[in-house]
Amino acid sequence: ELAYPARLNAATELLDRMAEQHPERTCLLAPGIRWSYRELLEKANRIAHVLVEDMGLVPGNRVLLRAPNHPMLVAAWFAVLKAGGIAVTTMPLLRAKELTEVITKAQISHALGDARLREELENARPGCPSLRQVLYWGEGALEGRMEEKPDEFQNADTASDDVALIAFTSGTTGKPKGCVHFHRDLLAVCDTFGKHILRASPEDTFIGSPPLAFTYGLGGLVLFPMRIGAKSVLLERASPELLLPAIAEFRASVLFTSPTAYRAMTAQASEHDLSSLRKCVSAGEFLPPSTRRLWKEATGIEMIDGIGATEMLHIFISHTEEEAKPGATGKPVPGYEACVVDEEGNPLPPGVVGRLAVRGPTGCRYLDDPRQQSYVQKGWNITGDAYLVDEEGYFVYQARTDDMIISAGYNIAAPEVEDALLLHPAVAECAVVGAPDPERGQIVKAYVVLRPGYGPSSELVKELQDFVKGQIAPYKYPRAIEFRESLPRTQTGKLQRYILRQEAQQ
Ligand code: 3SK
Repeated sequence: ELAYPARLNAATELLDRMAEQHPERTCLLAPGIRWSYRELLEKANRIAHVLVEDMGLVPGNRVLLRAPNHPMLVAAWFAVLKAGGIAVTTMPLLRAKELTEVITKAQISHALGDARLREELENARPGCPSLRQVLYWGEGALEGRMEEKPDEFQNADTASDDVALIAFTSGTTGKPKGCVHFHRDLLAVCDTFGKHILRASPEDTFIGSPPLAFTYGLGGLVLFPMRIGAKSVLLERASPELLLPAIAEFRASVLFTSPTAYRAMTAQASEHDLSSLRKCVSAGEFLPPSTRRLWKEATGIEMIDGIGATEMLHIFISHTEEEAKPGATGKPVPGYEACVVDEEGNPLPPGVVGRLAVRGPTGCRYLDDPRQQSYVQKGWNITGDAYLVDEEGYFVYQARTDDMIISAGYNIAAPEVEDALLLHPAVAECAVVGAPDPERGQIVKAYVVLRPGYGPSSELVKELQDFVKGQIAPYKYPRAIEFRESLPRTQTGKLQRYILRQEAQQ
């Protein structure tokens, strides 16, 4: 049972308290940077003064934060919470048009950002009348103000259910939604997934690829380590090729990244010293059993898989290393409830595919969005994923509800076909969708990115089709295969199957 006091500022709990207990302990690392908990606290305090005294922030104001993963972004994020503001962190690559949508939707009044990302925000400003104050770091503007300010700050006396952040979904369906989270939610994810599933220690060094604008990254690289006084490595660029040497360099022990990145890293894992690694978390997308197996063969580590959502802030179904069951996502994280329901919201028996519904301490509240009514029913968040619960109570992913293909009366889950294709040595990445077909209603169509050394050919199409027929029920094989240089993904790395589905309609 989670119980938090009625008055609570998450920054006090995660930063001030840790800095008081362990001031000189390392908190954040980045190439050429090592900040202790005290140093991070002092920087956050100075920025909070700048926000309040120079930029006129009052509690409840919404503050846009724009930067790649970096200790300064964390300092600015805590400063906003300390001052009673609401943090809206955006993906670094957002363009002016997308920024305008976020700023307008969230009625953002202030912005702090890395000067290297100035251009798009300045391009957006004329269309954003709510945005009154903007200050950048990296060229001295914010740093100059910080120098004039004291390194102590009296945190705003916020309620535990005051809004602390608004996170925008990544747009796998093309229309991002703003998800509202309270101060207490930021502790609740640590005291559920962090405490019961991850079980990291203060000695751990966290590392990973997700941007802090994606709540998967915020939890994995800031909230979880700081809740227990551990340290975290922040990398501005964390592609698989860069992540591997960084794990070795920083002797990282807890890794947060995506199934696609794990898969890409397996091929080169033996070239790096990964002996410091002890916990590897995979989320953001379905984890193919083949990727779990390859990673275990390469590192000896059983991955912790999980499904999370921006709506729920972090992971709500998962498993410990000891309880891993390949192909299954796991069971509800202690503190959350999950079930599989039919179209009317009635619970379905084990083995029957339906819609995943979840409820728990951290969700689900959309910012001014009519979709609240369809995505949240009787307090349950309907996630848009098709799942079944097996006889042992494990939740087994089938597809996004939109990704179930019905072909000649058969229900075919796109990820199952993708997993079969990924076992073929020629396949680097793939995405499977339903394409319209006059006879079958839909056929299974695969978009395939080939590994270096392989080229598209009709022989390879046939070989891949036969290969899939040898892995899973033959009626599931991709009747159409198209080779691509890359697949459309959101900035959080999630496959945008809806784009391929639209293309397959043509
Ligand atoms: O959206 C997701 O997939 C996710 C996964 C883990 C934690 C948080 C999120 C938003």
